[in-house]
Amino acid sequence: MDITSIQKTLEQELTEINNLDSLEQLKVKYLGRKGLLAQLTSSIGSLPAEQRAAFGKEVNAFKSRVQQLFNQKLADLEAIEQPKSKQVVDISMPGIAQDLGNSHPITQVIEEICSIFERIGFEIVEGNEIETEFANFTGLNIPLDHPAREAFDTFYLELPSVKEGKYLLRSQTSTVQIRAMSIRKPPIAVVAPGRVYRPDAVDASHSFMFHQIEGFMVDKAISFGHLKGVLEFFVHQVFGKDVSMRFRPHHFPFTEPSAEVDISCIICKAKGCSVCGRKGWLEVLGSGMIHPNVLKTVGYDTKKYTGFAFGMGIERIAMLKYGINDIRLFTENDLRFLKQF
Ligand code: 2NL
Repeated sequence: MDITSIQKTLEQELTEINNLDSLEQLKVKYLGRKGLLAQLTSSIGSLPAEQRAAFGKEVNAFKSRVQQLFNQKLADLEAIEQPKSKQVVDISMPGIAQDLGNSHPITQVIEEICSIFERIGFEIVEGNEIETEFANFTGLNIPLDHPAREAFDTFYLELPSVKEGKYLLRSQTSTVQIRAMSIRKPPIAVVAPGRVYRPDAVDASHSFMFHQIEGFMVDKAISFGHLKGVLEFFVHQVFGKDVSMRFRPHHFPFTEPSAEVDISCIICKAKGCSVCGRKGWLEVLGSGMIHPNVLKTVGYDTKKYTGFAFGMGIERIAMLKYGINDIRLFTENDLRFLKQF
């Protein structure tokens, strides 16, 4: 048997192979235990002694060559036979990152404010957006003919009235607090976040829907001093320790006395700018001592208990905190805006 002709035959046979099974059969014919190369190897022993070394070397070299030819053919066939998906997946390539969502800036501010009050013992309570006239107005010392009712007058639902009056979309989350007070006894401290509705024309600082957080505390001997301490803690947590706070007398039907709360302008450091109207102060919330009529409505003994309450618009807090100049940005779903939070 001569090596050159074996190699020629093998090369010819390999060109005719087109699948892995027949390649395996051919491989047995050449490299198997009783294959052509095994026969060549055993023929070395029958050669005259002086030829053995040279022929042995040739056979070894040829064996490597044959193995190389089979490996090459195997690689060619695998490239064709494998499904396309297996050929193209390169697991070392960097992946395609998914865009991760996050919570809306208003949600973030609600969570931040709630956790500040939770740290000083307030409980978070949520309630319905659809409410009754009683919970939204009468229970809060705003009788049907009260002039303040116009400012809050809200969206009524076309549903039959119940003994608590007509159904409406709540204009403040005090409704939640009235209900929390009615089912519980002092000592009680609650904050109520949520969506509220008012028939305001939409502009850069008003919307017919916004978010509010109200809070209250009722116990024996709760004073205006407690209100001041709680609000000062809150203001310093949200806007920083170097912000000052002041009360400005005001009127709300559900508190007496009532006060609005201002903070020193965080934009101009109280020097006076366009945001604070050159006054150096920014209004952030409303507050006061809960009106005895409200405490009576929920069945509390007004000789025994007093309490404070406060309420703030979340959008306003978020706008001041982040320097946002238009409330409409919160509801436009513009990703260029939302991705900044
Ligand atoms: C504002 C003013 C305020 C309250 C809300 C309240 C709740 C109960 C009883 C008494 Cl149950 N008062 N809430 C008190 C004072 C002010 O909100 O400007 N909100 C945006």
